[in-house]
Amino acid sequence: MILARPIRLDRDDDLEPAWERIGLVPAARQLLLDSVGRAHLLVTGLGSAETRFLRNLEDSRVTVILSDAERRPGAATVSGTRAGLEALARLAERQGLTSLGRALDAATAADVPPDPTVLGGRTFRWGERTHVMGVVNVTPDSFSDGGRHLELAAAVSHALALAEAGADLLDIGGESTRPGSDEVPVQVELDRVLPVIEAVRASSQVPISVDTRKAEVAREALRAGAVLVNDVSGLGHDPALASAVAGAGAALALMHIQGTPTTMQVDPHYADVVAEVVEFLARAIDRAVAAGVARERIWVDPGIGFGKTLGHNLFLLRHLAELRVLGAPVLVGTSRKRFIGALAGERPPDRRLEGTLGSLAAVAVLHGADVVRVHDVAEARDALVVADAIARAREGGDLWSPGSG
Ligand code: HH2
Repeated sequence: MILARPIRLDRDDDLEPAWERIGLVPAARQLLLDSVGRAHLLVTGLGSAETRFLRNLEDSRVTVILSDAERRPGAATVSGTRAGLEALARLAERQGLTSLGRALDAATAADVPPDPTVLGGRTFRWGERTHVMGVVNVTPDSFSDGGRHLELAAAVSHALALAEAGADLLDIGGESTRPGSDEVPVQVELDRVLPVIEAVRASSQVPISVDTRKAEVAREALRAGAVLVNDVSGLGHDPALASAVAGAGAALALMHIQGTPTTMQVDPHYADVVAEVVEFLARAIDRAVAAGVARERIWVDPGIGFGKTLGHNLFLLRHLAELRVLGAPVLVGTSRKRFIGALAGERPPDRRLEGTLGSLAAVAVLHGADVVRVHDVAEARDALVVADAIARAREGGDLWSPGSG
């Protein structure tokens, strides 16, 4: 698969204020964004036709550095202005290299937020702030809160407390997928999640997601009032899941996993973790769309801790914004995970809150995630409101104010 990833992308919301600062009118600013703003892309998966095309390119707006043909064939970095990269994409398409054209377009548009998602009557506008998905584990064995919300009343009151604390949506799950866990039978999962979904639906407007890998559970949960299915197997577990989602017109979060929960942490290995995660998710999106799920209702998630070492998790978080080439809202779950415990002195799950908040702030400032999946909603909201405000700060004094003349 040809994949172009933005290694660096001049952001419009960094450049534009500076042009405002020096008094340029909006039309001039727009022109400059195309002709001065630059992107550096890493392109992989090139065949011989694309490599030849890039080698022969003559355009002063674009710089191509081809990989070592012996040691690392089929890769390049491509740097240039937005207008130059757009022209390159059109030229590639005219020469029949449509995959390359599409990959370049996706990478240069990676800073454009996806279209809003309407879920259960609420509109999620991406790019404005980081949204919070609260975790409700109706399980005896989840890694951080197993057994605490297994009873119906405890699960419902926990869910409502998370909604009250400001969760934008709730993710209700009846099967732990922690490392080493085994699959739970469909009926057990149904018995755990359905009554909770029904009770939460009856007393709150908060949109509900169901965390399941199984079509049967998804179908019943959607019937009971869930509006999103969160599949940690990225459609790898149950081939019928996508059509269950499509049939209900629901949304679908696709997560990357290497292996299965039972074995995933035995020996995770990647040649290029970001490329492999993006390619897995791109294929999962294609399968979901082929089964009838609306493309604009699909979210993606790199699956932190799901078949990854500490180093893989950190690299993925650092490079999370590259998942934006998929054109879908990005969901990420770091909450209380083992990599946080490992970094903060081998802490157990119930002492990983501060480390979790550190990860959320980092992700927000790196413009990495649209939604974070967390156990501690109130604390996450506080951390994110600060991190989001810093990431979007625009008040540099009178000369930086729009329309200051
Ligand atoms: N992590 C867990 C479960 N579901 N879904 C998405 N989309 N992303 C994640 O990172 C993710 C997820 C694991 O956390 P938790 O639900 O607390 O644990 P357990 O699987 O043990 O129930």
